[in-house]
Amino acid sequence: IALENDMRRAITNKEFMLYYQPQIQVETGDIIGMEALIRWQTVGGDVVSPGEFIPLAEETRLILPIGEWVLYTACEQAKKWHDAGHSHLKLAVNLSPLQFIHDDLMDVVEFTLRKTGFPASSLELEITEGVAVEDAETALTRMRELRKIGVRIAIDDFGTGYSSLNYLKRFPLNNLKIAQPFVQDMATNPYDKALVEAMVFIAHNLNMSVIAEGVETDEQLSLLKELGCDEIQGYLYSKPLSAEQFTELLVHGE
Ligand code: G
Ligand code: G
Ligand code: NA
Repeated sequence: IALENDMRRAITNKEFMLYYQPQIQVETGDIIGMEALIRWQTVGGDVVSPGEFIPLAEETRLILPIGEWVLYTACEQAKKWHDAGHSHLKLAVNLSPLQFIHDDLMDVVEFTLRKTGFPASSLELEITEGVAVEDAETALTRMRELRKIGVRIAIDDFGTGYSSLNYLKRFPLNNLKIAQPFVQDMATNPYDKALVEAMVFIAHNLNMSVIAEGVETDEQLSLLKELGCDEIQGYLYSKPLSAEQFTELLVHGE
């Protein structure tokens, strides 16, 4: 309950912050976008990780106002980067299952894009397979509505949890994010490597792009390149950065 009340106050107190992790095109090594990741620094100075508070926010439905804040703030920031000459950058924002199937989602997305001036075609919403578990029909309707206005959809943490090949068939997805464990073990475990190769093959044959998450070593990167993975994200290139640090990276390079 204490955490819940703290979380309620956190929005008005401006305790939430967004960090941005670069997404890199494997072929060129260029930054092609960034994933917005929420951080909570309480007034007491403690940093609470999203792994701790997102599940509670989901349970208490506080994820709805928090998620609206995340989407708006990320689009507003990304618009600044576009206006500063980096209009090729795409922005990835995480949506929780509750946000995704909520009746307001299209209004929230359209309002945000209109107000911030950020182009729909540069926005990618990341969903997890939990979305489909909750209510597959609504999820499908929502994806079609988003695609209709030009927003892209990525499936996050693919290969873990309940993700099923059936989702790839049923849902209009643009991008498949290979979950970190496969990437982190692929250099040492031939089974993980085989699974990554299969995921890349399936995605490409279904007209989806593939991004590997949690890339930490050169060895992982060269394997991913060899297997035809399109994009990477991970500590090898950069940890998540504050908006100021990300701007610095865009201006001065690595
Ligand atoms: O940044 P970090 O690795 O600590 O994030 C942990 C988890 O929290 C990740 O699975 C990430 O998807 C999730 N997460 C981060 N930011 C957001 C957000 O803005 N909304 C939602 N729903 N999840 C987020
Ligand atoms: O589930 P999602 O993909 O949104 O999670 C992203 C999380 O992974 C963030 O919390 C981010 O801080 C973390 N992360 C990003 N890159 C790396 C990495 O290279 N290694 C590890 N271990 N974690 C990473
Ligand atoms: Na994500």
